[in-house]
Amino acid sequence: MSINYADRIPNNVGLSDNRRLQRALESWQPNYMKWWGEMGPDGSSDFDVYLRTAVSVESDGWANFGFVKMPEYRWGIFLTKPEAERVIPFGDHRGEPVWQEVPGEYRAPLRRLIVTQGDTEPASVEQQRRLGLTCPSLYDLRNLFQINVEEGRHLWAMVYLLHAYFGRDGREEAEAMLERHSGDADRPRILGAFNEPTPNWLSYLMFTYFTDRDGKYQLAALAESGFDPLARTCRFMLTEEAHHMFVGETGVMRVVQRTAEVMRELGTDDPERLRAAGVIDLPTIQKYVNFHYSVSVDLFGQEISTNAANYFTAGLKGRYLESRLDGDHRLTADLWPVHTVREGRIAVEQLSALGAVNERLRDDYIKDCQRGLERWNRALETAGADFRLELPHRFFNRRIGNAANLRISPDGRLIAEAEWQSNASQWLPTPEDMAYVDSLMRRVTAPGKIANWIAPPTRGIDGKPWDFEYVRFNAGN
Ligand code: BYC
Ligand code: FE
Ligand code: FE
Repeated sequence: MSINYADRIPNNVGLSDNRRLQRALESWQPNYMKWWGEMGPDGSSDFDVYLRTAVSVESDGWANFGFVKMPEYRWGIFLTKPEAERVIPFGDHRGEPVWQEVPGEYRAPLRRLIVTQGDTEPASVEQQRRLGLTCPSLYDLRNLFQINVEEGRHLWAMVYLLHAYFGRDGREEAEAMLERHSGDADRPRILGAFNEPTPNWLSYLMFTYFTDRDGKYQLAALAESGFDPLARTCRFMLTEEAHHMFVGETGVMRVVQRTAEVMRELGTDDPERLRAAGVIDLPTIQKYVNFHYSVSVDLFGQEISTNAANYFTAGLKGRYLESRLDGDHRLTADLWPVHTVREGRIAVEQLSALGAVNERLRDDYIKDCQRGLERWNRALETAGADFRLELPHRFFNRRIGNAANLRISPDGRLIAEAEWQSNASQWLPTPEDMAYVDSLMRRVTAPGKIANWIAPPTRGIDGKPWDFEYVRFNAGN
């Protein structure tokens, strides 16, 4: 059998000349398609979706738009172009040429980083698999599917590294990516947030704002890696990540705008009346912010981490924009402010910057999260609403790190169990809140129509109007 690889699996990694890689991918690909069919977007296989497919890393190649049937999407493998004479930017090997093969001494930690990154990608597809059934518009349905195929491609990106550079155990890890499942009691996904359900579109918009943004920061840290193929594949993934966060930021904005609009029309901020009018009251939106932010903040790991220090010293995973930072890029003598809990109080202590690289990445992430809230709040201000959305304290509702399983209020106080119990329903979505939000989720698929709880977007995709028929259901087969 002769397969035109450049056509079926668009790539810039020389797949058509690499028999070993072809064999590995050929045996993995049917299992991937089976997984996509069983765990990927529900009921998505028979219609044409206006999707972007990356066919090369040239500026005209990574944004190729056209109608595609979802299972026929061409998942490709792309690394950004090599940087001439690139050297390792940090750690013990700083200044040495980057590695084009896996250094034997770092094989295990490198594989672990790639597996952890790869595991999140299919996890998110699993979490979002039923959302298409309740899409608020065709525009939103198309964006959901775009994100789903790209998260699928991100899995391919990590599987490529495992197949091309890790031999037999890499192939086993690639299979295992399709065997763990989000929320599975026996074989869960690796990281906490990827086992939480994404039951409705408000959760999904929060997820793409907060959790995909963890992706941005983790990918940026891996994009500094001394293992050059990892750095280059993460750089290309980051171009796609921008769209995922755009969907989250503009999506939450549109929910906020729609609520503010109805608040004005009715002249009320009473949640009961707003719910009766079919929109999501702002306190409920705040609770969803609190939940999705806190589980995403957990994804950065412990404040002081020997794993992270080892990754850094070895040159495997850097800081955000490492190559542009000042200093010696070794961190052995530096300090970093770290949040701790001492004698019943939250404190900030100066601790080893090397141990604190997870916390530093979290700091960068938190600042970035804040920007979207400021934009949403400006929209509230413009609409004449008094309510302002806030990020809770970084220690609120944590499962990982110094504040794990402590009771900490959104305003950053260590509180007694009784105070937590009497306030938790004000801070996190309750079963009633979730049932209300779920009750709004009804499928709208007529071009130009949109669900009542969200405003239309200000513009469409690829220069098309927002009410363009982005998904064609009657395309036949
Ligand atoms: N849940 O020393 P620590 C994305 C574990 S998102 C469960 O602090 P480390 C995407 C940890 O594994 C980006 N377990 O750990 C977004 C360790 O286990 P062991 C994903 C957790 O290694 C949306 C132990 O606790 N990419 O792309 O310094 C849609 C000790 O902790 C959690 C990456 O994460 C948790 N939240 O830091 C689609 C990059 N946190 O060794 C896609 C790769 C920690 O005791 N991963 N643990 O068994 C890493 O860099 C690191 O693994 C972590 C953890 C930053 C996650
Ligand atoms: Fe991704
Ligand atoms: Fe993403």
